[in-house]
Amino acid sequence: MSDNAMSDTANSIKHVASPLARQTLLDSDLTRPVAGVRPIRLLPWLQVVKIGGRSIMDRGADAILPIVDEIRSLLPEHRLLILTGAGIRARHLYGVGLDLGLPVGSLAPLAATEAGQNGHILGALLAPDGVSYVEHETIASQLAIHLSAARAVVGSAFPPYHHHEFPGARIPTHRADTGAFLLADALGAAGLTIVEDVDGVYSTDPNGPDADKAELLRETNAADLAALEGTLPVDRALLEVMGNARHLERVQLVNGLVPGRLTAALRGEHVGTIIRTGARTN
Ligand code: GWN
Ligand code: ATP
Repeated sequence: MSDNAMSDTANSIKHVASPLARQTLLDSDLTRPVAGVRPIRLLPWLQVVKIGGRSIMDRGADAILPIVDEIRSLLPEHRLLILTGAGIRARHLYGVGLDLGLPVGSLAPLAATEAGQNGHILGALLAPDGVSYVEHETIASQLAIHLSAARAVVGSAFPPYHHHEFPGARIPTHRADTGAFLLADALGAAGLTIVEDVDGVYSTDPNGPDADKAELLRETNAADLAALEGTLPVDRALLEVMGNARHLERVQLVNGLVPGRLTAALRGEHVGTIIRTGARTN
């Protein structure tokens, strides 16, 4: 290559046209014309299902086998990304880790491995139906080809933040519900259903000391739930992420101990609590 050609190349790289090249990325007035465009839906036909770690998987065969049967019968109807939560082993891990003074960024990946273990269990049970556990990296970049070969795959619902976990609290704030929502919204999925052991979100814990006052909220939104004092059946960080959703307008939380609820939810029926997000798709 002549000297002249080389300097031409350098010159054209220096002047590569970009609407964001000459401004700070922090000024939203300047970035909006470019960054305000709605992202495309990568997998608009995908249904994401989050299976509770503590509420379903930890109960063993009595809770898992009926859900496995239900998922099996759903396969001809839907293409699924099934994501599992971490459950009781992660809580034990938090207890030991906190006692030892481990930072939140060390606890996050340790807890995440428990979500992965639950996914491996579910994947093994669904293997005869062509369903496999797939790794985080596969979900990130090869989900489409896997879902062309199989009607469903299983993965860990925990987000892989590791030492990037936000240090605001000692227990990781971004757990399985948040991870499942982040994925479903990023992929532009058709829906996210969260499967637990209660009929939905209540005004107060239906298994807590004020159980007699607990009222089922048939429909609510992320902002109202964030304002609710007391406990919730989902990560609080989920509500914050929902406020900035790009695609998912709603999530439904259903009782996986009642046969048929997951099936009905995936058919669009209102059988649990619908939580509206901040997304506007019209
Ligand atoms: O190990 O069950 O993926 O899908 O957050 O990282 O802590 O890893 O640190 O692809 O990358 O334990 O080994 O483990 O659950 O997360 O995985 O079998 O680097 O397939 O190697 O982002 O599965 O695992 O725990 O999900 O949630 O090897 Mo596991 Mo999890 Mo497997 Mo995954 Mo983490 Mo990977 Mo990862 Mo780690
Ligand atoms: P993970 O997947 O992270 O292991 P999980 O999704 O299986 O967890 P839990 O964290 O156990 O589920 O949440 C479900 C439990 O939350 C219910 O069994 C219920 O007792 C409790 N809960 C607390 N507050 C509420 C509330 N306001 N409404 C409904 N359930 C609540």
